[in-house]
Amino acid sequence: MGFVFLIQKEVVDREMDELTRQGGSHVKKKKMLDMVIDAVNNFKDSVPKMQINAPEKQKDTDGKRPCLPGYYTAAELRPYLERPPLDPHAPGASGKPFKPDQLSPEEKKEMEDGEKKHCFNVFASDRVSLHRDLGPDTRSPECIEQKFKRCPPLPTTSIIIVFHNEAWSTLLRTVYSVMYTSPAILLKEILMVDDASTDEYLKDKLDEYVKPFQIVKVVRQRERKGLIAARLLGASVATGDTLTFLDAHCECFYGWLETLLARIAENYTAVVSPDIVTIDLNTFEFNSPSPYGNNRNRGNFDWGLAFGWETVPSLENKKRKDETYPIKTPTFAGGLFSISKEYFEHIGSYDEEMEIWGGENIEMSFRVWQCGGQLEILPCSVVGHVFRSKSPHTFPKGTQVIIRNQVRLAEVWMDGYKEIFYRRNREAANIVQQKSYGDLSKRYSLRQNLQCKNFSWYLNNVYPEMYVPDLDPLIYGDVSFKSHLSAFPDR
Ligand SMILES: [Mn+2]
Repeated sequence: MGFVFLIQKEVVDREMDELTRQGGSHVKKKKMLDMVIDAVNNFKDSVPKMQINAPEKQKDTDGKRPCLPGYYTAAELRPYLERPPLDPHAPGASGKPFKPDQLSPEEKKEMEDGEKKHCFNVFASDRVSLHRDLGPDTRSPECIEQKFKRCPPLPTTSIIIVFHNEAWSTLLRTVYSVMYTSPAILLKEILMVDDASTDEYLKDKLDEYVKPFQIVKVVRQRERKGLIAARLLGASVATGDTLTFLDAHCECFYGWLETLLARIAENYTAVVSPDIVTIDLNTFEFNSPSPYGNNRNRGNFDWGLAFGWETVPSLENKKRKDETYPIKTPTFAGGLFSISKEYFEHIGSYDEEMEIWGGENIEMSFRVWQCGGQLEILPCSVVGHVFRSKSPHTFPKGTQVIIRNQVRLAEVWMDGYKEIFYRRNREAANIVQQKSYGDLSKRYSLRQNLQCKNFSWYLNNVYPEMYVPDLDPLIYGDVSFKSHLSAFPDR
């Protein structure tokens, strides 16, 4: 082969020299060149093959990334950024609580103002390093020792963090925490989606601050549309194989990302959440996981369609060999999870006519289960979240948008069981009567196209422990007038 090449090169070079000397036109050049190549090809065919060519590199026909056998090494899963050396005595170091001794009147004022604006102790957060570590890895031994197969390769991910007037320190600590804990080979990008924040520091100052990190992009939603629309915007620009949604006040623990992505590599229809631990809203103490892994929680719902937590039934827990096995969960909190990007689109992403916030997590839970997917919690993946006792956010159209969202999900996914919800929520019943829940045709056809199972299948197979009241009661009424929806706790 080398021999043939040499001749070809020589002939072409000589011809080109001649052409250049003659100053021939482009057309002439091309003609000459074609003739030369033809001649060389003829000559090549007449030469008997005396050598065996190197095998041609085979292209993957199925479009999948190639992979080596065995397991990823620690070096291969190195995080995107190395944590800088830290002062072990700094406030909040190693996830410890921040407890100031004595506050001056100015500091007291700062603390109260921050508390009012964000519903957590921003004063403390601002004094804890953006780079702090979270202490030793206290997960169960099987989590720490867990290895990840190279084949099929772990999918890449786009982290999507939606924020609206978030405190600077909690937001940036979330972003740094992702960079310090996520394997570089898996972290495609961090998309910070701004849901029309009005605070000045979240505008140009934020853009300038994240500029040195090429992996971080700020995406702006100019008009306040809420969490659901902002996530859809983030997903629409994401380029990773998977999407990982995080709240804007989180800190990630050892191995959190590879654990989630490994499950998706194993099962493309798995929608996976980490074990969400508490970052104390007053002291910013990170509640590290227990190595004994007792009292596992899963998500549930009540007939007012409110999300809640419950202990995993022991029968369900016994099906798991060890802590590396996922926990099947009837519903999820919906703030922190990973999903294949393709599957997210296939399964109907979000109901884009739902507004602002609320109900979208229950909707997605029913939908994923009823349409053939599974919702799981992976206890080896641990992410801390600042749980607040109330929401600091305004609802531009009032809180009835939540009930409207709930009606939309009940109408589409709950069949006759929706009546149980309507009997418990008069406002919802009114929305149904007035048909003011908007157009549902797209969601009905989604259910049709995906040939999703009905709600009674969901209750019998996914959540058999659920108490189901009489579908057609003789009489019904309220025992108390205290509404479940008088407060909207942060999930
Ligand atoms: Mn939150």
